[in-house]
Amino acid sequence: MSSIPTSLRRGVAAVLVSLLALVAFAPGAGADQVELTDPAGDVPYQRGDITRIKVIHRSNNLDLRVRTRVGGQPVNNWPNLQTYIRWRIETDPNQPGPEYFADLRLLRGVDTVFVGRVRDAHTNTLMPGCGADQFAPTPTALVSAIGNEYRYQFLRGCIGAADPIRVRATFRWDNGVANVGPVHTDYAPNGGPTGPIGAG
Ligand SMILES: [Ca+2]
Ligand SMILES: [Ca+2]
Repeated sequence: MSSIPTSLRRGVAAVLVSLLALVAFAPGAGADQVELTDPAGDVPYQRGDITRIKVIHRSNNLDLRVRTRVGGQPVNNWPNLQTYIRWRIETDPNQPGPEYFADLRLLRGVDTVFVGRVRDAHTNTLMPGCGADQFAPTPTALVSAIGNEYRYQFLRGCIGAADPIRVRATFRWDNGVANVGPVHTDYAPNGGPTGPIGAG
């Protein structure tokens, strides 16, 4: 760049610094949406293999989405009740580990149904008014399985209206007889929870 005037070089450098700043801050604090890929093939079961997660932290609700390598309706394709998607939600930056779990799982009653449930991770109790059933959406909560995307949306009050949050999706696939056959859990992100995701 020796033939380029100094003022132009400075200008180029300033633009580069600005672009780097944008890249550095885009997924961090203040963002209301994070979308990340997860490797295909890091667990052996394709239906339990997360390939993408998306978190939309809106001012009124939290929308959690998992995509897997191969989809299918949980009622027909998940092998047992110990196979489930669990979002680990960290709301307290001063305490390691999750404060809440958001679970997408099968519930066996008269029929077997696909449901979403939010649970206090410390007391292991369900958060009231936060559950959703696949075919009975309410104005405040929904859970769905469409193609290879599994989605659970609920009010922010279910997690204490925390802002920001950090999350990590897990897909626990318990093959064969529950708690007997091989179990594989796919984590996304692999290395730990996301960075802080502020409410939009
Ligand atoms: Ca994966
Ligand atoms: Ca993974």
